Amino acid sequence: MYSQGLIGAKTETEEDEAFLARFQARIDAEEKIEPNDPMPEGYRRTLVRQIGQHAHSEIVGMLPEGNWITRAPSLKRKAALLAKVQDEGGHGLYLYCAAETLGVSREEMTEELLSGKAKYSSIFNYPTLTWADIGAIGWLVDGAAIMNQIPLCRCSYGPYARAMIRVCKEESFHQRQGYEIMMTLAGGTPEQKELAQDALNRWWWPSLMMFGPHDSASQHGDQSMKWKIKRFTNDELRQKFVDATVPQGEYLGLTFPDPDLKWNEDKQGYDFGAIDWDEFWRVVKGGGSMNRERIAVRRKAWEDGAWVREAALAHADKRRARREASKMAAE
Ligand code: FAQ
Repeated sequence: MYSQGLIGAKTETEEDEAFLARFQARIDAEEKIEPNDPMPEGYRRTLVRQIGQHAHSEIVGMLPEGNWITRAPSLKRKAALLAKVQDEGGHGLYLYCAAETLGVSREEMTEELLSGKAKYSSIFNYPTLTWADIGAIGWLVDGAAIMNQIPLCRCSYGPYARAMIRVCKEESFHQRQGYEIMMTLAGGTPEQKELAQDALNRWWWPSLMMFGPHDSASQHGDQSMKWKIKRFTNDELRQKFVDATVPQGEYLGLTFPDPDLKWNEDKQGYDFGAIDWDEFWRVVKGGGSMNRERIAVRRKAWEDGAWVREAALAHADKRRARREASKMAAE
């Protein structure tokens, strides 16, 4: 079907004005676009890019927390973390399926991830150094993911919007699970509280970067808003996240690593300091401390799983042949 230039694709289209106007009218009327509906090629490519990258983020996102499954401090913590990491794997699979409805195969998407063509969220290129990082990831990373994904439940593309509903319910359990770890640590011994503070110090700024570049540098933002793929801009969501999260940190008795963070009565929101965009782009372009390892682990998993994919295909071929043989025998 479609195969070329899927990731990072440009959004310009060659369809005629009347076609684009009809499509935009459907979007403006809040109709859901379904897989077999006519759609501009730019719309399809934008979705393949975003959904594919979202799926990769869920799958690569299993790795930082997976690092702590064998070292969780109790059986209860281990069971909850195991379930959470499995949920993320499930999210990746729904999302690959949603992208496949747009005519791209999972193999193609995986190859683009492994070759470095397709991005995944910058946040997963930071290391998980202590148990408190598992609390911080649930609280902040899942918290940021929810803020970004709740509006995606209203995305104009039906399969993506529907996949997001269950994903958001699960992310909200993950966020509570992380916050509860932070509550336990922050209310524990001074050493435990220090672990929680250190995790907040390291994860705060990378969590803000998850929302993407500043609106003025967001390449796809305007068009994705027009097509109602995105319902809020990167900066709008970042601000909502800060406003929701700061009181939660204060309740924990922790301090945010930002001297410029303060309530602004006029805007009824928090002002916050400047994000280090050089760090963001360095990590996005592969220069984070964990980028190489993350891709190496995914490559190994893909290669180790080759025999399973081959066996499943061989099994499917045999079943098909058996079915055809018995159909012919019955005729
Ligand atoms: N990291 O023009 P924009 C999770 C790229 S899931 C890396 O603003 P757009 C669950 C962007 O792709 C987390 N790259 O792009 C979990 C584009 O490059 P391209 C993932 C980034 O698409 C929790 C370029 O910069 N969530 O956490 C990042 O309009 C715990 C220009 O940017 C989603 O993917 C970044 N942070 O807006 C799992 C949600 N930001 O493609 C495990 C769906 C931007 O041209 C444990 N995605 N870039 O080569 C979205 O909402 C959007 O794609 C944005 C970016 C908002 C991420």
